[in-house]
Amino acid sequence: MVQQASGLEQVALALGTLGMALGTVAFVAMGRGEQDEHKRRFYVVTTLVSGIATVAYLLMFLGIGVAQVRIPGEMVLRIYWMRYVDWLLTTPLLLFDLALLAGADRETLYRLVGLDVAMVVVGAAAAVSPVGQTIRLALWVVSSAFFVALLYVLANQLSQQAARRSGEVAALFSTLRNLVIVLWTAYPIVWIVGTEGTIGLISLGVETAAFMVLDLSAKVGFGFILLRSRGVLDEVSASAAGATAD
Ligand code: RET
Repeated sequence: MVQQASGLEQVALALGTLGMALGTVAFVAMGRGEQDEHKRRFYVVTTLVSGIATVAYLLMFLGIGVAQVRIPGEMVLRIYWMRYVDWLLTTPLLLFDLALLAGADRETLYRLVGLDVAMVVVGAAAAVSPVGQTIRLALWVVSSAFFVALLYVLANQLSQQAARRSGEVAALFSTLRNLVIVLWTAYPIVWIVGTEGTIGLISLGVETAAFMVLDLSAKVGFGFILLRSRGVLDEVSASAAGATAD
């Protein structure tokens, strides 16, 4: 039997479900009637991100997607593994949004997604494995190395490609890129001070609440900033149409 979730965990997961669902409804409404094929991509991708997270949060709220992991030293951890399913699907989609905005080439996109998937898979393995603190810490370092490489590609190749765009597009790209750098950096910190790191500086309830605030900001906050910039999306679409016509 998996131990019962605490009150704070349940409240955080309920708020996460509600926030993701409201975001999804708002994104569907914002994209309704959009005919332009290039602009539609942004709406579809961003709506998928919050839609997938709505399902993941609802399942976690219902107690599905949480496991007990027994680690040496008679310690039993409650691990929400459903998070990693969510992140595995949604973080590549968020990077795809950024790459579309930057007008990135395929190679840069594949590099970003490859590093991202490696980061999440190693993090998930560390979380669910019945291993002690040393191995967890080592895997955290490996996953963080993939993350640092991802940030490097984001701040270099992708930013260089975005700088070739018009002023408005480049400015929106910078805002969203900075948001990603700041918010995403908080994830490994919460993870290591939380349950997964076995350091237990913060309780699982506090950790669940922190991830909820981060997830809502990185998905719904990010999505709002992107999709409300209709003029910028028009420009991206016009240059994409021009590129196809060439
Ligand atoms: C883990 C643990 C190991 C070290 C690192 C991690 C990074 C996770 C990140 C997650 C981002 C999630 C987002 C979700 C969307 O809403 C796996 C926590 C580096 C960066 C943006």
